[in-house]
Amino acid sequence: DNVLSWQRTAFHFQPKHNWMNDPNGPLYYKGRYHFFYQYNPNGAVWGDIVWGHAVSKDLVRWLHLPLAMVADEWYDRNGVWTGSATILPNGELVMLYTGATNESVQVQNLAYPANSSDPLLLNWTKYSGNPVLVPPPEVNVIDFRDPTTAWLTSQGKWRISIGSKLNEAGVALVYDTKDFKTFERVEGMLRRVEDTGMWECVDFFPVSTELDNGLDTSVNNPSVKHVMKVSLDDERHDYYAIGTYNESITDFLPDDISKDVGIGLRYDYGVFYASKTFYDQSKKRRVLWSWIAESDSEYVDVAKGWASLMGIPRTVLLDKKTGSNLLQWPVEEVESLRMHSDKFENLTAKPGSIVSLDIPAANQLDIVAEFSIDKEAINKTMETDMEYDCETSGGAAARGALGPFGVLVLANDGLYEYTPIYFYVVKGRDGNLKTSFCSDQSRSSLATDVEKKIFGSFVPVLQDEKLSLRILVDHSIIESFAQGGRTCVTSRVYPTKAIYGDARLFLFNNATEATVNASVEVWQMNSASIKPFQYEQMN
Ligand code: DQQ
Repeated sequence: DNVLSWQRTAFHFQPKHNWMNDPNGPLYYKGRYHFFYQYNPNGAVWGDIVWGHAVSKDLVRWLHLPLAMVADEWYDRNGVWTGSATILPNGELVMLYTGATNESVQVQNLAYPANSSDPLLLNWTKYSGNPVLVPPPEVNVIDFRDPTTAWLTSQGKWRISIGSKLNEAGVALVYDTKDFKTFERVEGMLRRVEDTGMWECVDFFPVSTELDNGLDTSVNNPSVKHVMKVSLDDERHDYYAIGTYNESITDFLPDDISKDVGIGLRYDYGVFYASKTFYDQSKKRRVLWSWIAESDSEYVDVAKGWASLMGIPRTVLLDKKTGSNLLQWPVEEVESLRMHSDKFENLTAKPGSIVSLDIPAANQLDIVAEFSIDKEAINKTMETDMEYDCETSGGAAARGALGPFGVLVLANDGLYEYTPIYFYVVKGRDGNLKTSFCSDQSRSSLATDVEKKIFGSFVPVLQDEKLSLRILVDHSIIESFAQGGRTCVTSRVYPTKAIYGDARLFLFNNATEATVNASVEVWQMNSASIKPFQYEQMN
């Protein structure tokens, strides 16, 4: 349809046209995953926001459905904004969402399925008593949005949190309700962190310290930790903290106060915002959805006629080996798109080398790789106080003794364009190795009107662990996971040469000392069927 249509993805969720942002109210109902999202039906930039809707049996193949909710009431005239679903013990569904009123005041509204026996949940009824919550006097009326999924208190009430800011502190306000129509403010805050600004899209959920499955949002017992996530409006990044939730004082206390909400860990060190989890009761897992924005310019988005994608949904678990970070991993269903695979075992990459990986095509891939550095190089390497930081490091071109090494994805033959995803290892004063995981977009495209940042962060590597990565490549998105999902980096890239049949994959080692041993398996990924809505497909 369009010269830029190659940028569209093959197995990521995106509407055919126009602008999309936050995931809204994801849930599993009567055998289907429902996905709602912030959508502009009138253009490829943010505005006129309503709720798009799609349904799937496997989180991979989707059927688009008609808009779930539009801006047709005074209390959401300026936008049907972000919200969350709660499934009640009797199976009933309620949806809370933020409306921007005709006067642009942020209020919370209740909606529910018009026909709860319809597995497609095509029609939604807005409660006649809306809005159910208005901004409390101490916060600005434009700083009160994005209600969470509700959890049950020990008193049998439902509790929600709503993000706001007080002066420059990010805060999460708390409310209790019995019926989702009348709410009472709970004293105190779920959390408050100075200088973090407005908290958007708060998410709050338990993770098990013992089991390998996810937990319903209401579970709270001695073998859970709680995770609190906020989306920092000023910074546009999603931060989480792991800690304990004390219901009686309404407080979430992070395990490590230096990694408090909004200042510590991030779900993803690349492009990733306004994410939200839900508990999938059919597979007993917690699944994370996130909005992945464009890194090109607005005028290109308008020319393309669309903007933004959803990341591949990820399962979320506590990392029981470290106890101090989450593990995020693409949902297993994505593996049903794997087709032909090529295996490269025992590859040796000498310092300063590039090895071509001969595969049939390179724009729709699932890559799994393991690396180890020769011991001798590690022993020989000098200890240093240097703190490596992907973002300011000079990228894959800046050489150290033990890094960078990894793969070049969406590369062209002549290497005018490529995106390195790599490890960089530093030997500290104590003799211990410290590893960073990065994605360098600086040479990803010859185009000049796209962002080309370097992303990444530290990744915990335990004694005797090899370095491992997984990368999903889909035309203009690269999602990278290190050490089983301890550190994740998503980026958008817009090559001009490395497209279609001209995209290639390479192994590279730009270290000056270390020889690297690598094993790589690369699957060609099928396109996922994402069907437009037609009435005859309804059943
Ligand atoms: N997007 C919504 C808001 C939310 C923001 C509006 C986060 O509800 O705070 O489209 O991207």
